[in-house]
Amino acid sequence: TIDRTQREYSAAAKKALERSPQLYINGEWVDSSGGETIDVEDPSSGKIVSKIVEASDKDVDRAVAAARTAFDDGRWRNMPPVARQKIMTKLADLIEEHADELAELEAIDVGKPKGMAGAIDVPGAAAHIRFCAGWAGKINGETMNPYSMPGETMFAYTLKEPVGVCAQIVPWNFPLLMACLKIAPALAAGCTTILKPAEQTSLTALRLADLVHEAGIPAGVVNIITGYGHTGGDRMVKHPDVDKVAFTGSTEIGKLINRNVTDTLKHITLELGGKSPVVVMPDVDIQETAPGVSQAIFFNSGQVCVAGSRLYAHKSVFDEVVEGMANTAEFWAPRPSLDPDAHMGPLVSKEQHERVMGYIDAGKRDGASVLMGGDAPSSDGGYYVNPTILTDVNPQMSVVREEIFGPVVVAQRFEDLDEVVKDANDTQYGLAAGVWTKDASAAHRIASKLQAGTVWVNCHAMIDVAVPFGGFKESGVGREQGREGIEAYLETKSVIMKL
Ligand code: TXE
Repeated sequence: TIDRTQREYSAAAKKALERSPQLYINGEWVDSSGGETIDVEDPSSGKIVSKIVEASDKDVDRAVAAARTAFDDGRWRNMPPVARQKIMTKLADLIEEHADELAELEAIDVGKPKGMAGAIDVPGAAAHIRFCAGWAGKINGETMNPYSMPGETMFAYTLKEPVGVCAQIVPWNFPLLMACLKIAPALAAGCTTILKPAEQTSLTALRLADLVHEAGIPAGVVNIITGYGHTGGDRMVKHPDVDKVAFTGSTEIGKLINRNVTDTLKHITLELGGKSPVVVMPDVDIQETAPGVSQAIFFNSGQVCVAGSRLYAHKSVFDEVVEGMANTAEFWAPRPSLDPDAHMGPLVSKEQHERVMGYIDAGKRDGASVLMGGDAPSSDGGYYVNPTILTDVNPQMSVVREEIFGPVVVAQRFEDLDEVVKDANDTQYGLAAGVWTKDASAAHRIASKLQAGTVWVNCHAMIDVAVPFGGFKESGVGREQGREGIEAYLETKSVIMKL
């Protein structure tokens, strides 16, 4: 049974929840032209705690116009990089100064434990801004030696220019972190942006707008609008004055967005779903591996694009690994997000709760055995699911093939390395994968064979702003983070000159 005796919201959180629903456009807080709103729910209790704007077409057009003007008049792109870097660094400092409030808002809005938001989401958000601030002064073209023309009469070089106005759309699992991951490289490159957080979780993006303002980012450079995807988000994606779309979310909507940009041929990066395999070799230390592979799936209630949701353990260690995972049940038992002892909170919404429970039921119907969990704890509100391990599964089952996006892992035995690599790659997705072993050469061999944008060895979900991140196959297009993440916001212009 879930004990919902939550701590009171802090005064700072209450203030954020009580503000009147507005949009941040052209450096100002403005009312929506349509006056429609969306309820904000605390998934730990299921109670409505605030309201946000549902942006209308007119609101989107206004935000795009502001971003267009701010890009075209050069108020940001032509600012000396040292000045842009200073402003971005100030923004990172402000995020850190407001860390406690931001972590609490994230906990209230997403249902993730406040301690986790404070340890991961907020510092991660600041790190993205700070890392990219450093790039502002390090964006350079190259010079070339012409290949088929005489070098002494011809001179060629490239200029790296900002791609322009960006429409950036993010999901609900890491709202502040994703918002900063998106705006940071755009700002470093000299772009302007319209950011839309997910309709379920907009509170921290709205607080971020206050900090963007306080940091001194000029009007129109960052615009933050709230609303639904199929209305406001769709309008942003199709808008002729938008030059680039950056999206993180479901593969289904990613494909739709990819189709929707074709008429205007925008630059696009997509970070989509996954069904990431985790391979456990026979030589592992169970004491380290069992908690590690548990964290790989149960962290953030499994609502992680890289969640290690398909476990393949060698038959010689399978029983020990799953038993070790089952021993973590108490640690991961869901609790309200403001409970200081929480390691796992509820799911984000009723819709996700139904979806995840639907998958668990389908797995049971298909013949899977429940080794742990497989149900929802009793609670008089909130969207809790117990951490779940399913065994006796086969590759045809929906629980093995589809992204569940909840705390549910399917555990399978393997005997042979080639066979497990084949099974691990037998998916439409290719976002991430994990290998647990003490054998370094086996780790490298498997890493080279797995079809995934990121492969972790003896760890999972270690995502760092300096390291490129993105998907193979239907998990995405392009890369974010690292140098490649900056490149995704740049156009290359070649200049060829006859001397
Ligand atoms: O995602 P959507 P949903 C997966 C996960 C989850 C499922 C459904 O499996 O169970 O998706 O989640 C905006 N044009 N992931 O429905 O719809 C929307 O407003 C423009 C994996 O919440 O993809 C939100 O801001 N924008 C994923 C964002 O897209 C549109 C994280 C994501 O919502 C739009 C989240 C449209 N037509 C869910 N429709 C990951 N890879 O981490 C929606 N949006």
